[in-house]
Amino acid sequence: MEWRISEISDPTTANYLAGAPYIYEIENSTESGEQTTFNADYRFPSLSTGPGKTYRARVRHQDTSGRWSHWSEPAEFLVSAPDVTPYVNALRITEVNYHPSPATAAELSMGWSDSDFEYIELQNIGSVAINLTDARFTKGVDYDFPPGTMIQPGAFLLVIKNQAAFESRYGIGLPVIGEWQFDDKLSNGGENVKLSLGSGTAIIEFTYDDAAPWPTSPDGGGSSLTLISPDQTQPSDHSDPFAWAASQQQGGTPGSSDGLNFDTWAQNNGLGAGASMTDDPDNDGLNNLMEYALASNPIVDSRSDLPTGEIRLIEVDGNSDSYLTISFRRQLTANDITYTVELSESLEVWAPDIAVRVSSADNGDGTAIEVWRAPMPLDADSQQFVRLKVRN
Ligand SMILES: [Ca+2]
Ligand SMILES: [Ca+2]
Ligand SMILES: [Ca+2]
Ligand SMILES: [Ca+2]
Repeated sequence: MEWRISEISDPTTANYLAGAPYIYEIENSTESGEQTTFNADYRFPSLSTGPGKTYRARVRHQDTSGRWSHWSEPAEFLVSAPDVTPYVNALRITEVNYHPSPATAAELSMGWSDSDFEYIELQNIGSVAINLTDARFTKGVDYDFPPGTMIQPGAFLLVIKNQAAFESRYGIGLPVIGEWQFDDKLSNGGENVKLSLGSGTAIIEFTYDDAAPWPTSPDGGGSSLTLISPDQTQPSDHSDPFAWAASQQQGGTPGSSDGLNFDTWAQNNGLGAGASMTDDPDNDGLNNLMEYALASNPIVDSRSDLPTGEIRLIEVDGNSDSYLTISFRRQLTANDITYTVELSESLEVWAPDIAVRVSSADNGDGTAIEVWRAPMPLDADSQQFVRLKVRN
């Protein structure tokens, strides 16, 4: 047997644009080729159809003497958009190495330049495996995942520019799934990156940049652009420059997390294994969780590192006004805590979702100084309070 699918378009089909040329079934068919077993569940590649378009599918059969039947009567249908929800919920682009550090003399002698070391890292932050058969990168770089590609919960996958170059820098054994289209590269000045399902329905789409407020050291400075705390991100966060940081590791962390957790931090900062988040061994009023969140020293008095409340003149939409602000040092790569800036006029009711981030200045050591403001300017008749809440 053999299957065939073809797009058709004329004034009777949905979404026909007046004046557009008709598309005839015979002009643009995708055929299955001869199926030597009876295959009633033949699956066309997802790229053979696109949402909003009308198709006709037909089948024909061959008898034992090799004679083909006519094509069957068509089954005609309009293709709807695929349900991307499971993909959108589970997948994050967790790292983009768009401008790797310069090739060394040895690397140059292999014919490689910095762009040969580019990669994109994808993580499944969901709780079930995701099948990437119909997923593809369609902007930034072009890449189709091999049929049957699965990404397990918590796992990473890498799509890279040049396997030989990549392995010479990062070693073998990393979860590389393949190289993108040969002559593609990620722009050093920022560009649109899109992970699609089927023929272009977006799973993730964002435009990174090499200029502030985006972290700038990934622009050839040796680090990569790394999504902060992927488990706590929303898909739309990919477009938010403050959701990204420069990687802590030189060259990035292809295939693994760049994140820090409380236990690792505690052991690296003199607290030892099993430290409690609620203890305050240096009696500075900051418990260990808050010391971790503020990247302060848990065994030395840190009162000079406390968040600072201040009234600042800030320009918003062209108007300079006085705003209540809070600034604090943030542990950028902590992936087990959340920060919330809350505002109140009464000290009784606190609003968690109205503060506006003014700036985030990357210190280059895994921390950044963030400044947040109240949504409205100060007004002489009211009082405002601001606080930082950290949750594990
Ligand atoms: Ca590049
Ligand atoms: Ca990584
Ligand atoms: Ca303390
Ligand atoms: Ca301290």
